[in-house]
Amino acid sequence: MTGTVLRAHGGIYEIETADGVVEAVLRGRVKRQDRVGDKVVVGDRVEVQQEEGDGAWTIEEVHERRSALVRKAPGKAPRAKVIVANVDQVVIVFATTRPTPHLRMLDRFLVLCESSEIDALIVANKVDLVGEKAARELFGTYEEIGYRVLYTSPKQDIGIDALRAEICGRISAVTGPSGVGKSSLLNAVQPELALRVASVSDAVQKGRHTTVTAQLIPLDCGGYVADTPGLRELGLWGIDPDELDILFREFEPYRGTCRFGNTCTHTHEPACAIREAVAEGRISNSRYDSYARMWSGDEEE
Ligand SMILES: Nc1nc2c(ncn2[C@@H]2O[C@H](COP(=O)(O)OP(=O)(O)OP(=O)(O)O)[C@@H](O)[C@H]2O)c(=O)[nH]1
Ligand SMILES: [Mg+2]
Ligand SMILES: [Zn+2]
Repeated sequence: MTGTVLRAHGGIYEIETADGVVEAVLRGRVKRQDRVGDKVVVGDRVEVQQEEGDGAWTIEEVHERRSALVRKAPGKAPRAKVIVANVDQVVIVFATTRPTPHLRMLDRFLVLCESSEIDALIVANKVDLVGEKAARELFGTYEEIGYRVLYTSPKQDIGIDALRAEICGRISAVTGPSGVGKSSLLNAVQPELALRVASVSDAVQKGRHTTVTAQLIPLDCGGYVADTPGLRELGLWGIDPDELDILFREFEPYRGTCRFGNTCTHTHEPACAIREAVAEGRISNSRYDSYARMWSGDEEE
């Protein structure tokens, strides 16, 4: 029987099948198979089977992933960590304030989405705290370069219908730093979810990691959404610095027009079309700064 992994905890996997949700463990053979990151992650499509004797369920096989959101695992050892598999889109949530939005991290998320060819939807949450005008000043650049941006507040029911419309019928992963309101947004979209959220908003300057494991949630309106724990930092995985410029969509019109053509790294070369565009305000300084940091292999954020 084929199923979808909704949740993983301590070696037990909750799998949604045509016959309901079952709990299964991994078969030895599957444990030995080579796969990027963890053997089985939330969103994976798997084959499960029930044992004759004790009726226990096992995962016999993991289907090839259609897509995967992969980051570098935190810590020194270089290791890939799959945040979630098989999603159509990533909903990247930042708060307009509390916590202060780190646009560097947003740019890293967007690069990850571009490289894995997963649609990105940016959500600027807690607009009730700063007003929509200030929120647009923070995130407007992203609309200009062609990303979808929603301005939301579950507190004041702003943008919730628009968010619901964007996630219904699709498979989305909701991600972002801790304390930005990911779980609160999902509770607003589908109230009976009653996901745990932080209780005191002023105590979450840095977030408190209220959500601790990822889980895939079937939506009443069709599709699935994954609520994931807040990230402190986002290390890039599997991205070649030489191909980084392709992952910045606003660089596209300038491709090949630098003096050194496609070999230009856009960091120090003379007559670089990208750096000229930055100097003339056609490419945002902040986005270029993110590019330069990622190119030089800056870890953090
Ligand atoms: N003022 C205001 N507060 C909000 C809004 N959305 C969420 N909050 C508050 O922000 C805090 C954090 O919300 P959560 O939904 O737990 O945040 P999260 O992103 O799921 O955090 P983690 O699970 O730790 O990753 C809670 O106290 C919410 O009540 C909003 O639109 N406006
Ligand atoms: Mg949460
Ligand atoms: Zn250049």
